[in-house]
Amino acid sequence: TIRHRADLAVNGAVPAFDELLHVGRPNMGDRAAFMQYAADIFDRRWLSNNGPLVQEFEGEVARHLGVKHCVAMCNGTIALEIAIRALGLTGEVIVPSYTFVATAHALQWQSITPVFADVDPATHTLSPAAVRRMITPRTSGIIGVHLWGRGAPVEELQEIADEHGLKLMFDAAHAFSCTYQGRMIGSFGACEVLSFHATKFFNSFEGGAVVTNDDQLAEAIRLMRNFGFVDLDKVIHPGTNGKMIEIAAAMGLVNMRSLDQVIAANRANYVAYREAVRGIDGVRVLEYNEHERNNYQYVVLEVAPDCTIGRDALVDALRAENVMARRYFWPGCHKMEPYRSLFPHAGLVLPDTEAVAASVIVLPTGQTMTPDMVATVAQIIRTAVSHPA
Ligand code: T4K
Repeated sequence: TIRHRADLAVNGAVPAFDELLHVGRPNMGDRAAFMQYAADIFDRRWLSNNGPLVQEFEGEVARHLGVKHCVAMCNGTIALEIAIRALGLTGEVIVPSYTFVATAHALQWQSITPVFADVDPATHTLSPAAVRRMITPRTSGIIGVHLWGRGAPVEELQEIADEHGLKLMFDAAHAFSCTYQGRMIGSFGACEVLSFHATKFFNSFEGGAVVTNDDQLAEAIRLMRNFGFVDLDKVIHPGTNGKMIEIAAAMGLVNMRSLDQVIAANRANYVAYREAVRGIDGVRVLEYNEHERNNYQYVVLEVAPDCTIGRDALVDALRAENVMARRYFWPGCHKMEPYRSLFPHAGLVLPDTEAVAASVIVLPTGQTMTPDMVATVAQIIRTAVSHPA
């Protein structure tokens, strides 16, 4: 039991956990099913380049999301880059600063300026009013991010895009198997981008995809994923290598079978965290909309500015106990290089982004955590808040 100041590892006690509890410990499906796929791949000698498992995986993802096309990729970042290029984005594109840096880098990498707009502090997703303020004659598009699996304000962003003739796409890296207004995320905007990275709710080791209902866009994306080849020796377009490999698709196919079990485990942990920290002054778990499906992969603790303990001191207290809590996505992309100094809007102040980024701690969850372990983590938080250093 961790009740008193002296019970905390940060004050010299033995850590509460023997092993490191990571945020983003992979959720793994059935080992035997994966091994069978691996043996089949070995026998078939078809390892990459639009193999049978990749095609099967694309079909399953598209069906699950109720979207016409899924183009699987080697990772979410390349999928973003290809989607951005296939949509013809140029000049400036409006994105939130409060996101994983890949959203911004995917633009900057192809000489497009990410223009950072503020977020709604209640949801951590783009504020439509803030987006309107950032539009200039050079703006070509908007990338909304469904952060923590919660849908960005799709309709308002679509309205802004239509009004100004902008392309709209979504970074849905966090939002696989989540809904927005009851509809699966995956077919909003011109296209949406998924990540199946090891740390995501659903993984294919590394992987990603662009999903869309637009036939022409899907075709262009398929071409760009494979160097622009349409035939064995016919190239009709510039392209890159964004292909998903067979062994990644195998992992994806296996993990597709345990989606609901992983969501159930994540949800049990999320509810346990939410209830256990209720009543601790100055901290709360960011609540998800109960009317939507979420994958609950991110348990987001918000530490209020007037909490007895600072956010960073609480992270230190947790890490001393081997709870490897994360400060996602501090300090915001606009405070990271090259964005901090490169662009005309350097010196940009995004008050809501900065407040959210300064308050968030992401806590470990997933298959490897149990509600009992969650109770211990919550007890560490309670004790650290009542006995700040
Ligand atoms: N857009 C958004 C909104 C995103 O969040 C991301 C990725 C992307 C786009 C780009 O998609 P990808 O290109 O990645 O497909 C991690 C992930 O690397 C990244 O995929 C993810 N977002 C981001 C939120 O988190 P880091 O720098 O925090 O990773 P790292 O190495 O610290 O891993 C986190 C923890 O997970 C580690 O402490 C240990 C544990 N872990 C990790 C791996 C890889 C394991 O236990 N086993 C593992 O295999 O970025």
